[in-house]
Amino acid sequence: MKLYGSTTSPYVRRIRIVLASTEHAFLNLQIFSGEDRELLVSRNPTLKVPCLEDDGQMIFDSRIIYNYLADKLDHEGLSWEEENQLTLIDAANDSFVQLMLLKRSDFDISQDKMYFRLQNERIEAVLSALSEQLDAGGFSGWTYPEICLYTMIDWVLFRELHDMKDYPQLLEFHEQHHNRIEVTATDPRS
Ligand SMILES: N[C@@H](CCC(=O)N[C@@H](CS)C(=O)NCC(=O)O)C(=O)O
Repeated sequence: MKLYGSTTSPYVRRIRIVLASTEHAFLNLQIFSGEDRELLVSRNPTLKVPCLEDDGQMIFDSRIIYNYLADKLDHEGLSWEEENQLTLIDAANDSFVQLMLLKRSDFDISQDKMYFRLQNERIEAVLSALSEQLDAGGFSGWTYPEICLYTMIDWVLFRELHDMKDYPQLLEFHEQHHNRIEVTATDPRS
């Protein structure tokens, strides 16, 4: 099994954590240029990471990769409630990725523009909804939804995209998990 990704991507990190005790090769790519981008083009026309190669087959998108691995490794599948949690996390994470790419492309994202506003509104709505779920006792284990929540929060803090000070529940959740071995082993800072 070969996982194509980068050490900084929160979507890739989810799958690295899921694969922590499964033998696999990890290809750390510089996805935006050079030979690594050519390799990515040849493997995945969506030009996104992660993607997984297994038994001569390519699987795209972390969510689909998780379903593929759950099937293959006999992990439990996701409930509809967990699918919804992933949709919330992915929505905020995608908006954060968009804002980061805009910033890297020298857009001033503090301007009052519709596109920026839509991303920011989505981010705040989702972070509030996730905080409410934590208040209600959600995300209390360490399965795929918690892994995805953790990797998003940690990446946002790492990239300094949001200080999360208005969401103490999210910071507390982050604190609760940050010493896990598979978490420290995949820390984008090291
Ligand atoms: N829905 C995808 C999102 C993956 C994604 O956005 N990955 C980012 C890295 S964090 C990426 O490859 N971005 C490249 C681009 O947007 O061109 C998944 O869950 O795998």
